[in-house]
Amino acid sequence: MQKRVAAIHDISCFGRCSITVALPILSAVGIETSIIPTAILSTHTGGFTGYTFRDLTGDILPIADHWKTLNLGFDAMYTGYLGSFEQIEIISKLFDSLGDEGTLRFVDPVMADNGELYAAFSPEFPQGMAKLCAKADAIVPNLTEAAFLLGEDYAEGPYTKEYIEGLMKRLSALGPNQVFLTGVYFNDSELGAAAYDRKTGEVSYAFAQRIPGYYHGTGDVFGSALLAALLSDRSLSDATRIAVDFTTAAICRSRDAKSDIRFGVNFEYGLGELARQLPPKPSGRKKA
Ligand code: PXL
Repeated sequence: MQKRVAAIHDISCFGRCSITVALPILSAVGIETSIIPTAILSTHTGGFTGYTFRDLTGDILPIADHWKTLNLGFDAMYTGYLGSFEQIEIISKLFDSLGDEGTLRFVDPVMADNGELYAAFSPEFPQGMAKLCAKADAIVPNLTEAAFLLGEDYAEGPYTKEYIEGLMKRLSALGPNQVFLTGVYFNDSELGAAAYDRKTGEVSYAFAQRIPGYYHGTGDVFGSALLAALLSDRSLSDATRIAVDFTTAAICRSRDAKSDIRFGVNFEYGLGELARQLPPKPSGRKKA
C-alpha cells in the first residue's frame, strides 16, 4: 500500500510555500498527499501587501468528519501555517480522530522568523502552538519559533553547540520525540539544521554554504523534504542531510536566476533527483 499524508497548511495561491510546496514534494517521492487547507490567501504574507485572506476554520471539522466515514489511515499528519488560533485546538483533536498509533504527527510551528512573530498571529499564539507541539512526534521550528515555543528570548547567532543542543532538549521536553531545528549556524559561512532524538539521544547536524538573502518558503521546502525522507525510512541524520541539500540547491537556483526572493525558491528542478534518492517505501498501516 502507498503511504498517505494529510497536509494541513494554508493555500498561498502565489509564492511557493505551504501546500503548493508540500504537495509536489511529497507526491514526487510517491506519497499520496491529501490536504486540509487552513486558509486561502492570494500570496503568502512575507513581503507582499494587499493580499486576500479567507479563513477556513469552519471547513476543517466537516472535512475531517467526512473523511472519518471513509475509515482512512494516515502514515503522517503534517501541519504548517494555521489560519486562526482556534485551529490549534481543532487540529489537536484531529491528531486523535484521524491519526492512530502508526501515524507520525509532524508539526512545523510556522509563526515567526528573524526574532518576530508573523503579522497575523497574536502574542498568545506561541503558547497555543506549544500545546500542539506537545502532541507531536516530530517538530521543525526555526530558531525564532523555538524561542517563542519555550517562552525564551530570541538569541542572535552565531550559536554554540551547547545552546543548540540545550534548545532541542528543552523543546523535546514539551513532548515531541524528535526535534529538527532550522537556521542553525556556528560561523558566518555555513547555515543548516540540527536534529535530536530523545529516545536514542542522537544529535546530528547538516550544514551547507550560507547564501545571502532571505528567500521565502524555504522552511516549507525543508520540512516537506524532511518528511519525505523520514517516510522513505531514512535515518534522522540522512533525512536532515537530504532536506538541507534539497533546500540549498533550490535557493542556489533562485539566486542564480536573480529571482524575486518573495516568489519562493526553484525546488521544482530538484524533484527528479529527490525522487531518485527516495524510492517509495510501502505502508504497513492497517486502515484503508
Ligand atoms: O512559509 C511560511 C508561510 C506559510 N503561509 C503563509 C505565510 C508564510 C510565511 O510568511 O505568510 C501564508
